[in-house]
Amino acid sequence: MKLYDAAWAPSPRRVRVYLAEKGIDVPRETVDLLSGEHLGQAYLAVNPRGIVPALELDSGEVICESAAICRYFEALHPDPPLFGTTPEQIGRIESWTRRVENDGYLAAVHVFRNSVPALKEHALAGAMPAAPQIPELATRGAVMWNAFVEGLNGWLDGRDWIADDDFSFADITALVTVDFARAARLRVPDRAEHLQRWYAAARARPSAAA
Ligand SMILES: N[C@@H](CCC(=O)N[C@@H](CS)C(=O)NCC(=O)O)C(=O)O
Repeated sequence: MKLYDAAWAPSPRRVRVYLAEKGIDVPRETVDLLSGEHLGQAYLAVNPRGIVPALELDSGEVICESAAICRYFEALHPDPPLFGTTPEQIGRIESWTRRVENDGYLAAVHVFRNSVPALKEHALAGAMPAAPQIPELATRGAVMWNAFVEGLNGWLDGRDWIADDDFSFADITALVTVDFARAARLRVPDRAEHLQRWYAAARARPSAAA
């Protein structure tokens, strides 16, 4: 088994944080996004979409998508559970994970990919066709981000973690999102006190260093 990983990028980090929480050790190979290794023949043979992470099983099958890779490991190693065990927990964690992905992570992606000068002609990730940036998408991403931050801040009033009493995959997704958003110059403002408190607690976990 081998996990194709990359430094800094949020989706591979989501898997690393998850694995650290679970105490699972997986052989890794780092793909250098800066030099374009993810678009070279060797990696495209692993994942023709040219994005990371990807998990190659011993059978040769490749599982892509960070959440799907974590689900795979959750099925192999259910304890400690990060996707919930009761139907209600599973539903809540899934619901919040999707909400964080769609309202927060996507907002940061819109801003990042449509404003960072190095991506001027590469607003789409991986092996997607070259596409120029659309500044209006960055503007809309910032609007989405502010609404996301405000909504999550209100939700966390009186709560330790996002979806459940215990830390879950929804918290991992949000932690990675908030950190990635900084690269797009999107922040959690000081006045978002509940979100700031949650962030400090999530960041203090050893897994956050993964
Ligand atoms: N939905 C995918 C997203 C994967 C993705 O977009 N990966 C980025 C890094 S976070 C990538 O490989 N980017 C390559 C590029 O920028 O060309 C997942 O969760 O695994």
